[in-house]
Amino acid sequence: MPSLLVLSGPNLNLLGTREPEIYGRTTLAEIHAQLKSEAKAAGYDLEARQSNHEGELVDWIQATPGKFAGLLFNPAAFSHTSLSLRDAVAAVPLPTVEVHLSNVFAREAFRHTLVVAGAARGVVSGFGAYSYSLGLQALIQILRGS
Ligand code: CA2
Repeated sequence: MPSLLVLSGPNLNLLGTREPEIYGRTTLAEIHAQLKSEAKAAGYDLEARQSNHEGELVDWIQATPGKFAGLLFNPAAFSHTSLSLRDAVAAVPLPTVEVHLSNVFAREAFRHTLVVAGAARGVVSGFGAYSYSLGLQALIQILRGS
């Protein structure tokens, strides 16, 4: 079975434990379990990882070719700043869908700039944990069409 990689950036390990009014009560482990089950139903294996370190995310993205068919990515705060993550996403051939739990465009102005997203096929933002599922559906549709 082809495999998909889900990456989440800094502080998303805190999901479900702090700031539930912004990020909801679902934990990252629960999101990962849900995505694995949705991917399996669509015929894909799914591996999910989280890192607080930009370079580790770059290393993981660089290592995707030959191992993963698609990438679902929440770069978290790096979304707004990281040229190295954008360049890593642009450097690999697999399609990437960027996701955000919150609607970044309804928040502070500094969150309106999405640096990584220009290298992604599209962005889902604002639907809580469901953003990940919507992004996964988009990724699977892209893979079916390519
Ligand atoms: O809405 C999203 O998914 C974000 O990528 C989340 C990032 C934020 O910097 C982006 O602007 C939008 C922050 C992730 C922090 O996650 C926490 C979860 C629980 C408690 C505290 C932080």
